[in-house]
Amino acid sequence: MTKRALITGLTGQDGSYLAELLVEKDYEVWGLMRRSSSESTERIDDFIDSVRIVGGDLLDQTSLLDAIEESQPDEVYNLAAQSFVHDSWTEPVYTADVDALGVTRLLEAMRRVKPDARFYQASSSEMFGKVHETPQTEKTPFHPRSPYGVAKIYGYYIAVNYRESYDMHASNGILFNHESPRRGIEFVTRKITDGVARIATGRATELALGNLDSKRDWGFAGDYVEAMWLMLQQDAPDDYVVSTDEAHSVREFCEIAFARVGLDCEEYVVQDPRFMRPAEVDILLGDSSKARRVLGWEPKVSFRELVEMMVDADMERYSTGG
Ligand code: NAP
Ligand code: G4F
Repeated sequence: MTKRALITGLTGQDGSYLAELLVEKDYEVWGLMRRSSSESTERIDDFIDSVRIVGGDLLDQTSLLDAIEESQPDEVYNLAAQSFVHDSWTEPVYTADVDALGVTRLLEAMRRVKPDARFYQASSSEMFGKVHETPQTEKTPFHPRSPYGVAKIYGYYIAVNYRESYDMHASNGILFNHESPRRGIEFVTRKITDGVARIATGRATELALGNLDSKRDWGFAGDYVEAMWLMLQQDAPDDYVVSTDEAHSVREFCEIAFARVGLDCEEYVVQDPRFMRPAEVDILLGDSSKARRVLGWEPKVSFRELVEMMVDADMERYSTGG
């Protein structure tokens, strides 16, 4: 029988890759979309006819009850969030409402309407924050450094709590940073590759960034959505770190990105205090051995391939007038 999946955050980077994957797997894919005054379907326009849209917002309990009732999902992927760490300091209450309480609202809607549906929560390596050990595993203590990280820890534990209280099949994917040509332009990777393409095509002369020394474990979003799906195919729910197990600095990302178009990043990158954070996460490095062993998952795209894929896509966009 055809499986049904409901994805919140359909219009985001991960929602678009996950929807594509599930359509390929012959799921009936439903996507929750909030009301917007302008189109926000750019990432899903190519396959929007294969997806059923249901209106709703993580801030609105009734809309979530109705969305579960209408879609009758076998699997629910909660990817919706205020996902930009930097803005969580300027909008801490809103971030908590969506990223923390929003998870409870969605789980509560499932518990009342479709408690046997399987649930994926988009948890984050940002929860490790000021890391207590390196690399980070499922057992590493959390020490958040941003209102976003704090809110995501609530989301993580409410998923665990619904699993333990109501025997729901709820799993957390603790995903390390993952990027793609569909990444939002405000995140550092895409900001760099877009900046490189703007400079290479004569649209800009410099690129202003914040902390160049912070290190992240960057993977490809298309690889990571497969891990989400695999988690919900397991007999028992559980929590998994998903990462490449390699860390690189923002500076290294810049060097490879500029070199891709034959430029030297030292000549174009300037540091701007506006992009520094009140509290920084200096290094994130995952240990994904549990996901590799239990799920049989592994990343396919290397760090260099990822950077070059993103630069090439931005170059292509500008060369075709985008
Ligand atoms: P993204 O591109 O920023 O997408 C966020 C999605 O959430 C968008 O579809 C957005 O809709 C939707 N959304 C925001 N607020 C909402 C609300 N109140 N109600 C309903 N929908 C709402 O994020 P992403 O990179 O795909 O990340 C997906 C999830 O994984 C997020 O929960 C993020 O925190 C988490 N995560 C991401 C990473 C990463 O490196 N990408 C790592 C770990 C965890 P609009 O289009 O209407 O804005
Ligand atoms: O790209 P970023 O904004 O991603 P960040 O803060 O690591 O968060 C992303 O990954 C999390 C998983 O760990 C997700 F949960 C979250 O939703 C999001 O997807 O910043 C990465 C690093 C930071 O250390 C930041 O200080 O890059 C540094 N950085 C340096 N200059 C900059 C800039 N970040 C941004 N956005 N813009 C800059 O100009």
